[in-house]
Amino acid sequence: MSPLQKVLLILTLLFLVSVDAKRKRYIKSPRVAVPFPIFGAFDQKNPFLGIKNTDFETDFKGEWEVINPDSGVSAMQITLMPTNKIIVYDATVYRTSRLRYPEGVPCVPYIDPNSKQQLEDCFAHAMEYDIETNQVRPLKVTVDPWCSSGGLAPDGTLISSGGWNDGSKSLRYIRDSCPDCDFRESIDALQEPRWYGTQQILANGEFIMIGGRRAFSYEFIPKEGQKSTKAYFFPFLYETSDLDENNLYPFTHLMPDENVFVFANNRSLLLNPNTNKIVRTFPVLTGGSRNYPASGSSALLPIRLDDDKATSLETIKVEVIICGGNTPDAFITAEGQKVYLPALQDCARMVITDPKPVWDTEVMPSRRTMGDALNLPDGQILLINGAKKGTAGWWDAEEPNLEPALYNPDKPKGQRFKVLNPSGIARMYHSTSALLPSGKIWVAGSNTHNTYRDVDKFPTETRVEAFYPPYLDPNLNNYRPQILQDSSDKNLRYKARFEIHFSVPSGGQITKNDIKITIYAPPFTTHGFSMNQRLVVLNSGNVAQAIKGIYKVGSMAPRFPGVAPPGYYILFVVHRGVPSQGMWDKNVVLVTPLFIMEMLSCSTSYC
Ligand SMILES: [Cu+2]
Repeated sequence: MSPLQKVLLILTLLFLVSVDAKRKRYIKSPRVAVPFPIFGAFDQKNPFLGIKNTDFETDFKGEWEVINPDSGVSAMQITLMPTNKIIVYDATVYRTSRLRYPEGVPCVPYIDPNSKQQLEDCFAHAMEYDIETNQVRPLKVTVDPWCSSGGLAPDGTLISSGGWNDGSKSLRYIRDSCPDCDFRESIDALQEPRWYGTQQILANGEFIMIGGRRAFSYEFIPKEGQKSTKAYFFPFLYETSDLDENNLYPFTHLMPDENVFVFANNRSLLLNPNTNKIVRTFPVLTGGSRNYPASGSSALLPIRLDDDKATSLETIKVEVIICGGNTPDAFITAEGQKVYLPALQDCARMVITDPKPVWDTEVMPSRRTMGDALNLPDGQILLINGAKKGTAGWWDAEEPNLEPALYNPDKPKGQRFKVLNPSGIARMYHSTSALLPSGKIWVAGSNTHNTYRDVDKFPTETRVEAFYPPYLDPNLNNYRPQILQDSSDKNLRYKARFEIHFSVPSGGQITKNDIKITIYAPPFTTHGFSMNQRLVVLNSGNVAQAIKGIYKVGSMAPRFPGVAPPGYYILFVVHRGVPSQGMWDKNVVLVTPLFIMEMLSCSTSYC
């Protein structure tokens, strides 16, 4: 045997031993530490890197399923929690719902505004919805969270802010799920009443609270038990307020440079929340009003850290999309004359980070007001719920828009929309939706009245549906990745590489270009806006096949908290457009060293 043959033999034996060891590790040992080095990641010499396979195509137009025939509380405000429960609440003002407090829970005394009598409210206006069993558990709110806002704090606590009347300056907190877990309320924690305001997470994990009815200001949400000390006058909200407002629930998005993009009515700017300065303003978006009660919707397009150009803070591209709404006079026309003007039928995109940004408008397949715009794990955007005529407000809309529209931001203009199968249930004012880790869409709510109505043209909705987007086509299951959670990393640290292991039934050669790792920040959704929602496509390396059908990919966590603020994310592996189930049960959390330290010393206000 020649020296070369000897070397080859030794290498072959070493390789076989290593493969066998890896196989045993996969079979026997659930673990958290990384079993493989990320060899080859970011290797530009790999010949497969240049091959770009197209996404798998499907004709599946989606499917609807009623998953709970009566959840009890109409889903006006929702957020998905890391406990795999959706926290749902509407308003105490109705003094009714379809869910009573269980035996032993005291009712809430209140003074009836008409009779001035002291009465008792024994109905739940909040609940916890289990997305695995579709069962609900009543929760208690005592001051009114009607048309409020909220967000998921970095430690997994839902912080809900504002509302109406006795709830307008309140904060509510809930994190854990247990038989006795319930909201903690802080009644007078904000400086100004915040009804129809927006709560936006900042790069440091804290929240800014912007606007609200007759609140032309913003303030910062204090730690639990403390009070906000100052409201900052924000003339922009005064300037963009029509006779019928049309600038409530402003659309806000956190930018990589840690400024906050704020869009109200038809205008937008960047606010520096540290210096309280307006950093820049943007062109007016013509065509109508976009915020409440005209109620269009807004999302960020996926932030592409896998873009070769996204190498620094300055070169990360951020693009916003705003869809639908109505004309400035649509609300007063609906309220006064019961004439429901057609909703807007355009979407407009603008690259916020461009030195000379312009709005680029395109036509939607149908008109929409009060719809939600949800980022999907595969990078597309789902427009769902809402109406074709009228505005937000009680009895102010007609013609539910039953057909979701799927928007592919990467296709050429004119080919981006796909109309999906319709629901049979109207989801108009006070309806909501949420992306689940399974990739399904949870759809609920719709209450167009000043109380719960069982019989009406648009009855108060407590039915919950699941919508299966096209990527859940069963014909794609052979290509669907499955994350091997036990052997994948779950704590993502800024600027640090991590490794994900997954399997694909079809097996075969899978290259870097076939796989996207995306992380999704679950939003707080109400009134057509999903606060704090974002999807980030991470920069990933080569894909290596560990053993047949099992792969590993090295990926890089975001470098800047302005790109992805600290907190919980659902992580997806997307194989040529086919997403895995999201990894989230085991708490994928993007953490700063400071956050880790706080958690260890339990010094946060939520411990
Ligand atoms: Cu409302």
